[in-house]
Amino acid sequence: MAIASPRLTSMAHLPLLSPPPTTFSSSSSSSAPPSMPTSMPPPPSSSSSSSSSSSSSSSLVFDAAVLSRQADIPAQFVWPAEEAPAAEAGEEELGVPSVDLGAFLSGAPGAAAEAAALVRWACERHGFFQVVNHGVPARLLAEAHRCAAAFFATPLPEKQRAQRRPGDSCGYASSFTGRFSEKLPWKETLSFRFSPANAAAAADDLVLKYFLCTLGHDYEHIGRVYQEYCEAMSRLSLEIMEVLGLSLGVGPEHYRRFFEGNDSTMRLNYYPPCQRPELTLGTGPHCDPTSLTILHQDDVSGLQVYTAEDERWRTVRPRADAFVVNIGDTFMALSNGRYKSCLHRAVVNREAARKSLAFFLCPRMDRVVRPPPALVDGRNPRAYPDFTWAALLEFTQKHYRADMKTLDAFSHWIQSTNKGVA
Ligand SMILES: O=C(O)CCC(=O)C(=O)O
Repeated sequence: MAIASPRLTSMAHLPLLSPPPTTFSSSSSSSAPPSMPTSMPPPPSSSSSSSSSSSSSSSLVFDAAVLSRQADIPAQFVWPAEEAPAAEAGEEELGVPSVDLGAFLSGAPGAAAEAAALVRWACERHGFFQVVNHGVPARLLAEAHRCAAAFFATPLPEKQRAQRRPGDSCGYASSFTGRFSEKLPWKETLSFRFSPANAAAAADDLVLKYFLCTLGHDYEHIGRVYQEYCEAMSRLSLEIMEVLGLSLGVGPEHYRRFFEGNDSTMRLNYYPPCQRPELTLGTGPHCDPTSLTILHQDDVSGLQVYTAEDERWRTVRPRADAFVVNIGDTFMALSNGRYKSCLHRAVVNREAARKSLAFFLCPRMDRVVRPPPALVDGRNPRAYPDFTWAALLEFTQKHYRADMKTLDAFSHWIQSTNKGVA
């Protein structure tokens, strides 16, 4: 997610990818370092050392319409051979069970046991499963994708009205504006915070207010759509928590209650086509430091998951009627290491733009992350110390690029810095 000290590069050395904008500053991005999982990443402020005042004609400016047709892709987007997607990567599909949430919620005989068994199977292996019959209206999903497409199709100056600022986790970011690193991901994102209304009075309509305050009244419709979408995702994540709790033998309420006042992030990902998709990545390999990710892909493939046993990348094919769910590091800690948070990435392709909608469930910042006592015993001692989500977030933003060892590195860090929970 974050790296200790992102390499800073003078803007003057970065090539122009398209003619410099004349009407806006393109250099004030606080985009995350390239391999940040896009979960919540305000980058270290040092990575955004340029300010809008340093905008110049030598700024790196992305224009998807130009870049997506260009055969000669700029060096910053070329990944080292060992990380670039091999031609055969993703040819095989990942085995992701489909959990029938409707049947589970209806209390149909056997449905809870079946859902719990499928989830346990997936989470002990790679942490990815799908939910179907989830109750999120198809109309809402279609509108959420339509609004994302409309937002990313607007001219760059318009999108940059929502530019993510240094230290913020919300806003518009493209790897292409104001990045000072190599291995840039081939994408644009828009992120905003969500917390359910009953978590804090001030959280009422947080998403709608974000759009109105940042982009103005023309964005009221899109704000309402994502407000409704995030409410649906928060509800869905609590239902999934019931299944996860059952699957771990701690009952349906334990994790549901833990996340009732969640403080989550929604991210819209847009990956333009790329003429050399074998050289670059839409989202670099990462594990999510958050608790649970609920992803909806449009009809273009791109999500790949790394299976460590055979060292392969496997595709999770898009399914219009399903959400892809994956375990993040925080839930791995809540399960005392039983469930896996797994490396994944997004590849791009030559022909079609791709979109995905990612909801990152996170606990309240001050919640103590600790597994239930039933998951700890002599044979299963505590895998990680107590911590708050705020501390893990700080670690992955400022000190460490999220990978398969994040929790181990974080455990050492909190012990050595006294950032743990007393
Ligand atoms: O777009 C995708 O399929 C994956 C996105 C992702 O991993 C992320 O946003 O963290």
